[in-house]
Amino acid sequence: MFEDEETRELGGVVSTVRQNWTKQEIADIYSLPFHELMYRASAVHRMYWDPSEVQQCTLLSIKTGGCTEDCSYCSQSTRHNTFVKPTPTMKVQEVLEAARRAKEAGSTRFCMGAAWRELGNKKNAFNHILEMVRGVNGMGMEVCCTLGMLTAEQARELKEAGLSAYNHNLDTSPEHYPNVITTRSYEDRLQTIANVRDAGISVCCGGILGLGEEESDRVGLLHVLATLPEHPESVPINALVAVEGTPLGDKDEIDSVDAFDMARMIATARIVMPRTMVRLSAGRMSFSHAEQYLMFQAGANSIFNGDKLLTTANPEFDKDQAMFQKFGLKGKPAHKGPLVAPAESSGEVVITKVQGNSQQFA
Ligand code: SAM
Ligand code: DTB
Ligand code: SF4
Repeated sequence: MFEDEETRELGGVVSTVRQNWTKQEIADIYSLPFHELMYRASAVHRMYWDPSEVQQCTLLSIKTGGCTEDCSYCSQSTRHNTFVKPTPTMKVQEVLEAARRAKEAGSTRFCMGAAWRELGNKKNAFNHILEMVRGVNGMGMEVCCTLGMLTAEQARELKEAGLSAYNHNLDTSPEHYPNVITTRSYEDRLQTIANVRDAGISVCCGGILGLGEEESDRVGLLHVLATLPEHPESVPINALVAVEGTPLGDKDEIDSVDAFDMARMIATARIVMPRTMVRLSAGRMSFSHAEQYLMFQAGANSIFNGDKLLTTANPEFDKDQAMFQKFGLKGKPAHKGPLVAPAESSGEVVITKVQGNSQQFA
């Protein structure tokens, strides 16, 4: 069976799924003239994905606030005095009800977040989470969790319960990371990502723009992601949501992220990890429809829907529906992976070499 090809070509743009990117190669792509970067990213996007499909995902904070970590952007850390009030873990039935509503609203992926450093030995809560995962999986949705650090055994149990994906962000480059978070290391994050990968769960790992990073840190993050033994199936690109009371929310001297920064980051991610879902995640409240269009053209193919992310605001559902209509976009079905043999019959894409790599397919 045809499984994977090494190189695709469309409109003079050549694309390969490869893990041996150098940082310089990624920097060269990142700093292309904007019009050229957008053209290449759009072409790569069309070689691997149906550009009319954008996945709608729903987030739910199943355990909010009271987190012991010191992530300097986060509303949920006990170290910062923010609007968030810690609340206990939600009941299984409430969570499943929320997933049902999300599915009815057209969402095909449901992501449950908990404000924890790690799952640790929270036995009771873990059993409830396994039940939630079984329930959401049973509805035919993709089911994702983000619960902090996981052991290999916990990852295996989540897989067994039907977890599709695990979100664990690296946030920024290894060099800038200690300026943002001091209570855990980059290595810790990479270990959880490896545990998730080894359990056969798909990896969702990305970052945030607006943490006071340099462009070289953005390139550095993409370099780490694109040189993992397998590219994450999902890369969320967040724009910092500045929360009052957090060190980053209160800082004046940090330049805010604009739509061109986001489009550049998304386009570069699209080019260096062509088979990956690139998620336009937090920060959409600050971008107009025209700006978000730029990000879809750059290769973003997923958004979070509903008027709340975990603790902060997200565009209203109806406004997003109107945006989809305006752009001619439709929702992506659950579990639909990248195009395997795009436009072979029409001859639009020339396949030059075939190589097997079944892990890359949903
Ligand atoms: N506690 C778990 C963890 O940190 O892995 C899971 C939840 S955590 C809130 C999920 C991700 O949301 C973080 O890794 C970070 O990338 C993103 N995030 C949190 N606060 C944010 C903010 N104010 N703006 C943008 N992204 C944010
Ligand atoms: C991701 O990268 N972004 C989402 C999801 N993964 C879990 C979370 C965004 C959180 C934004 C801030 C908040 O609402 O608290
Ligand atoms: Fe805790 Fe996650 Fe927020 Fe960091 S990002 S403070 S680990 S909830």
